[in-house]
Amino acid sequence: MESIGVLMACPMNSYLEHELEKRFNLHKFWTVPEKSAFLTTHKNSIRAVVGNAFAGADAELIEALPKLEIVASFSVGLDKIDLAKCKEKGIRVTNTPDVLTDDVADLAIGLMLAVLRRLCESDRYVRSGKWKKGDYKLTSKFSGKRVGIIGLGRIGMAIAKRAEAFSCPINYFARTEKPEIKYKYYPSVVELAANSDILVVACALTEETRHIINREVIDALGPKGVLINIGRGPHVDEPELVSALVEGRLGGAGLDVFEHEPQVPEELFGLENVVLLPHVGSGTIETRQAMADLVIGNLEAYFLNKPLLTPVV
Ligand code: 8YV
Repeated sequence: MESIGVLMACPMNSYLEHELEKRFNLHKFWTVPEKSAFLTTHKNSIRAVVGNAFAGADAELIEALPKLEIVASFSVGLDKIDLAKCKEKGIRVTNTPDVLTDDVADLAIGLMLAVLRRLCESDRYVRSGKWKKGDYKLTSKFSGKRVGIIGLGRIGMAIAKRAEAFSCPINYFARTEKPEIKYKYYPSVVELAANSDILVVACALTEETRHIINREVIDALGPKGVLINIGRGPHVDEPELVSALVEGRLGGAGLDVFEHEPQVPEELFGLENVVLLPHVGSGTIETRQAMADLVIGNLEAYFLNKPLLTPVV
């Protein structure tokens, strides 16, 4: 397999990089100064692309690689891959489901607690010596709050299970109602938001779900409501979110993802009802290694003519 050309779209994980280097002829796209000249030179040898949540395989890259046979994503989200084009050209696609579910769901609960109990702000209170001048203000209880989940897939379900342990009533919105699920279904995100204290974005990013959190949803969630986003930045109309937070029309937000990562609106930096994370939902040593092993396992299976471990296309 050493002669098979594999293109890694951007830096993502050093263990993955080393393991790919051991097995394949690995090209690191981000180190290439002249991208189009590189693609012309290597278009007949690159048979696989490894992408992630930041860079994958868009139509332009797919068209530039006529020998491309598989895109293996180091992510569960597939929004950086032109799936329609892959299907059209018979290119296989894999992702990394399941292995990251616990971490992302854990982080969603962590964000809920951090926003409601002001964990980051009260940590800063201690560090800055303010405690010596008086107690920190009272915060909001998390247990028992109504949690509304947008997207009840693997991650949405794992968040629901965890929130149930905090006695939170769970409601959800999804493309279709899931009759086998005991949680209450709302047929619109606005209705779900109006009946939630905490609204969590846990669906895939598609054209349908882009800006699923808009002004109407934010207004329905209201000045006591909290938005948690562990999905993708473009799920949220970010300028609308920022103005609602700045004007106090929304109670708070816990955000792991942003519309133009790694750019984060500076208006959020001074707000204590907001917790900002640098897209670390799956960012533990254990999970990133399991994701890397899945990427490698899928590529090896493909090139050895075995069934893919986690096929999408
Ligand atoms: C990663 C992700 O942050 O799985 C996803 O969809 O967003 C993440 O797990 C990313 O792909 C790591 O490089």
